[in-house]
Amino acid sequence: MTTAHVDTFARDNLPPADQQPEFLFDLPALRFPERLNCATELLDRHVAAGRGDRVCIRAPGLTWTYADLQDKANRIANVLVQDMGLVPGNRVLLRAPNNPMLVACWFAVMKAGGIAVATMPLLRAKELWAIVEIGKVSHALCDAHLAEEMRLTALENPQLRHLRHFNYTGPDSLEAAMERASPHFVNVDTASDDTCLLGFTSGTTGVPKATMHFHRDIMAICQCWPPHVLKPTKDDVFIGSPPLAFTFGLGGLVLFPMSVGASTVLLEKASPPQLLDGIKEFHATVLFTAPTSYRTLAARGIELRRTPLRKCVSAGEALPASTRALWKEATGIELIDGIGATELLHIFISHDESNARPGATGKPVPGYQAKVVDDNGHEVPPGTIGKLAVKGPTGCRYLADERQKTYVKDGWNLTGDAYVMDADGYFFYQARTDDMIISAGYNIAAPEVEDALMAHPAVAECAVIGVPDEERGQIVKAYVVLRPGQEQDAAMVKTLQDFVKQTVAPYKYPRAVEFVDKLPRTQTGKLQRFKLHETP
Ligand code: 3UK
Repeated sequence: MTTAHVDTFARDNLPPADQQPEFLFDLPALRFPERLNCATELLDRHVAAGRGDRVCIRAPGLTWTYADLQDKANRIANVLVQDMGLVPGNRVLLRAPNNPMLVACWFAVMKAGGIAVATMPLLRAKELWAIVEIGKVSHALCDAHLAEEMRLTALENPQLRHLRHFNYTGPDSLEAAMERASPHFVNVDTASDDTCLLGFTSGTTGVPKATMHFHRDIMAICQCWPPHVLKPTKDDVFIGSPPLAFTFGLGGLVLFPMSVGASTVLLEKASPPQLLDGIKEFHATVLFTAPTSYRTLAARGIELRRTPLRKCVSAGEALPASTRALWKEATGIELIDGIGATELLHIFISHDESNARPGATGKPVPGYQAKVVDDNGHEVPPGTIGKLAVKGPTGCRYLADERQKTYVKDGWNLTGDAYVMDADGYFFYQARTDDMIISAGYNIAAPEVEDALMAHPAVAECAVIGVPDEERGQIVKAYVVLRPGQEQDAAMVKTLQDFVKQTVAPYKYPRAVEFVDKLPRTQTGKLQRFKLHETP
């Protein structure tokens, strides 16, 4: 297909064809035209169809309709092209907490045929530098409240030439330039396979990798999981915690609501109490957050029952069966679990409320196929643990990275997760393949032991790893954060060990228990078990 990109960096750095996954477009909704710009589909289409007055984004003290968002995005697109010299294919770094201007900037980049590189607000100059370097980023739009690390990055990496700040009122602000710009913009006629997004992996270990996604990938994820699993309506009000730089957040809080003409609530800070306040204030109906957040929020079940909240989505980490039960009991709502990955853009195995099974992630989302394979890539029988392999309309394309060969084999995406499929075709998460503990010949999945421990009322959070042991090869070690007021003593260790032995096979109990004040987590909330291996 003829690219609209003048700057062909992305296309030049796609993985070679024989290293790419196989893409599936079997569903009729996935037969995309050659020319496709996702901003036209997700934003302009609503205005053109007379829905411009519907609310699109809400945030504390602010409401934007679809027409308002279009006006802002068009103006920013004009600023990018006319004032900042953007040509199609250039990479634009975006840096802000979840707020409306970040969304306007994201759509402006799509409209102008650029490539959005959204970054986590907490990143420091060193990490931003690496992103600018890997993505050869020339432009940046940054929230003024996060200017300092951006300034240091631009100073150290001169290829980042064009920088504007928003959410402040200075004469050189993005807003001032928007005032002068036209509210009309003709979207660049991008090819459906032009890259529009570089998603940097949150990765629990190692050097950052950029995953490349096309305009059609953005639309593909809107056609698969939402209509078949979430089933939102135009009257839903979405809310949640994941940053928009994390594709879980981008999909759940921007793309999916807009794909059905619904509205979204953006919170710059979304800890459990702030989420609760947001749900109450904005009458949110659909919630996206991580398992730990659901565990904490469950304590506020009585208040949540008085809100119109009706659908709750958990992803990013395994959802313990105990958390599903706790949430159901507290709120009456059955959680929707789903496994997604930056490489695949969004969720590919999931279930709706009526097909939820405790401990299971679900079945392949329509549009995707999944299987469990052995080390040679051969499918294993039901009930056997192996590696998860997936394919669908989206898949892994690392920008110029050797690790492409590890993630994609024979056209299948290997996510790095150990899974078991049962006879009914349900997929059960076991562990990251690196987090399988082998003790005295037994296979023990760290999350299973964590789940057992978490069911104890004294436990707030925990993490389980295998530590070297002369006799057994490895033993199970648990790092436990106790709830306030609980004693960190030998009696508690014994209590927890006995408790685990009663719920799972006794050989899985943690032979070592250490109490800690908090657990190491990534900015997307994922447990960093490898950091626990590093503690002496
Ligand atoms: C793990 C899960 C068990 C799993 C993501 C939804 O998490 C997302 O992307 P990342 O690239 O991480 C991918 C890895 O995270 N994981 C995610 N969800 C689950 N494990 N149950 C789950 N429900 O190890 C996977 O390989 O950060 C999630 C949507 C978009 C995303 N990018």
